[in-house]
Amino acid sequence: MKKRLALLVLVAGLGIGLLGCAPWVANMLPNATFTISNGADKFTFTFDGRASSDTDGTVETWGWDFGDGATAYGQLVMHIYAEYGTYIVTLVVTDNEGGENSYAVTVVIEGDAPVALFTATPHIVQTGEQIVFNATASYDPDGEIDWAEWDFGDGMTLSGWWEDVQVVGHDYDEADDYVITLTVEDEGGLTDSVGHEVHVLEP
Ligand SMILES: [Ca+2]
Ligand SMILES: [Ca+2]
Repeated sequence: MKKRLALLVLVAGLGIGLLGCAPWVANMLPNATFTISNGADKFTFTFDGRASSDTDGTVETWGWDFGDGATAYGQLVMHIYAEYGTYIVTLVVTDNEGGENSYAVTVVIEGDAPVALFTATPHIVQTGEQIVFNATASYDPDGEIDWAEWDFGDGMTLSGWWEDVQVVGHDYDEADDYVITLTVEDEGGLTDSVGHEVHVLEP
């Protein structure tokens, strides 16, 4: 009688043990991925996370972090950035078992560089004679120039706020050919340079 009870307990124990660990299979985490397309302008993007998948189930949620403080939910989302910059866009997907995975891509929105232009009048002079350099034709296609530097090619430079250095004068002590370089910079720090040669002769 005692033996039979012991056997019964043993069988019951085995059964519970098998039930406890038998048919459980680990959830495979989903795979997060997305594509990016540019919209109407350089600040507008569409993010498509529909290619995200789950090998043993289904993707249930798509959560987006656009890297500029904004977030959204959905397979296919649109976002408009307010300013130029570098943004890390992260998609977090969850599957039907609550498994989670993420994917991130860096989006860079760069402005247009300004365009440096100037004239040198006259461009053939004698030593000591002033040349007027006029850069008022320079422009920035998507903003404003705010800084400029002149390199007169004789070791002298002049830089300052755009409104102060658009038109400058310079003369040369020694006869030679000089290359004058103008560099302009916009508010975003983008620059452009252009050079012109002048000829300085002995009097
Ligand atoms: Ca899964
Ligand atoms: Ca610009």
